[in-house]
Amino acid sequence: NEKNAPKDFPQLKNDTFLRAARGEQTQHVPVWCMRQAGRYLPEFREFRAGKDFFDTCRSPEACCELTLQPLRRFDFDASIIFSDILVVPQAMGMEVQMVPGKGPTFPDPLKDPEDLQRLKTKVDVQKELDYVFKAITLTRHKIEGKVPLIGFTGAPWTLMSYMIEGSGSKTFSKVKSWLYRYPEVSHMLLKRLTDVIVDYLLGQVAAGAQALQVFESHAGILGPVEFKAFCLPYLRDIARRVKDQLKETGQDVPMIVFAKDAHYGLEDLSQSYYDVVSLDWTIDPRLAREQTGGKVSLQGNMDPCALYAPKERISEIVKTMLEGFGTQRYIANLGHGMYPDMDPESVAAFVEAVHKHSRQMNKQQ
Ligand code: 1CP
Repeated sequence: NEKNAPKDFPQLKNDTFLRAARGEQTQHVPVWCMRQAGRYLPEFREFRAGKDFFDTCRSPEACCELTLQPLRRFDFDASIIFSDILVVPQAMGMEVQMVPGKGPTFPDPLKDPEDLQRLKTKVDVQKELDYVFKAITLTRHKIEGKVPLIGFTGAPWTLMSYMIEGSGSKTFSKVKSWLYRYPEVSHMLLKRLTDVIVDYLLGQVAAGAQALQVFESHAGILGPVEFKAFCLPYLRDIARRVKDQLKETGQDVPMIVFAKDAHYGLEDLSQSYYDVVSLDWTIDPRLAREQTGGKVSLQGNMDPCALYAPKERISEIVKTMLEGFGTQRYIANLGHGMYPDMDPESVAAFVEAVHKHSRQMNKQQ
């Protein structure tokens, strides 16, 4: 079976991120940034110039290069494969375009329950998303063991919201109306997305991903009741099924869940088979520790806009954040992705501050 054949990857030199994810002791707090590959980097803008976004996603060489770019500049403890969450709806048969200035756009979104018939009934994930698996394998080689490589997916609810809204939205009233008008069809769609996502994540691990993050970026547009009905069961199902399958071959790959703005869901998320719960910036670190009861590692959650502050201020903000979370079972990150107008120098200051303050705090203990 070619899929599971050993690929002779270079040996990992920095396992701090994986140790923190598994709840093992670390000398310093590991750090990476969501959207660390992005338009705030001049080399990213130059490389992407004139190329279609999803063409770039389909080129393993391009994805590898864009994944490596931030690692050449910053002392990050992890990397995340360059791709997008919307490759999954594409694999299910939907068309998605990246419209410059507008973001991802579905020319023909799902409008009625009958539109589910437009989706492929059987999705051959190995074939449809082979280009992502190739990108991961290539990047694992080219990264030379510097840091671990994270694979990722969008979560079912977030993907469903794009498939029905057709793009980002202020109110999400179209997709939310499905939950209230067609709850059963909504569950059918979420279940089908879940099945594809499980195969997709397992394929990413087989290709070389050393950790997995599940992005439920639109969790916060639901209240706690709808979250429990339409997000949580699928998030749990994904982690349980992926973990169970990996266990059969003696593998254990840390899994991270990022349910943005789902503050009411922290306790449930900490009991959902994930190793790490990633937090947006609206959550108090100490409260998050209380609600997750030390059962999981935490990741996050500096306000991305704090990167607009002067360097000395960034250092202070990081110190306060570390005091809140503590230096163990913790992965420093932003509370959401970077913005294109951010200064790369500020990212360097953020990374340095995490490493410096956490080393000092560990010595004092
Ligand atoms: O042309 C460009 O470069 C466009 C910007 C861009 C980038 C750099 C998009 C369009 N996607 C990406 C890459 C990407 N997307 C990564 C790669 C690696 C990294 O983080 O360094 C990841 C993990 C994603 C995941 C993603 N895509 C999410 C989940 C995370 C989040 O931000 O909440 C979402 C919601 C998307 C959809 C998407 N893709 C791109 C944009 C601008 C958006 C958001 C649109 C919206 O607001 O609805």
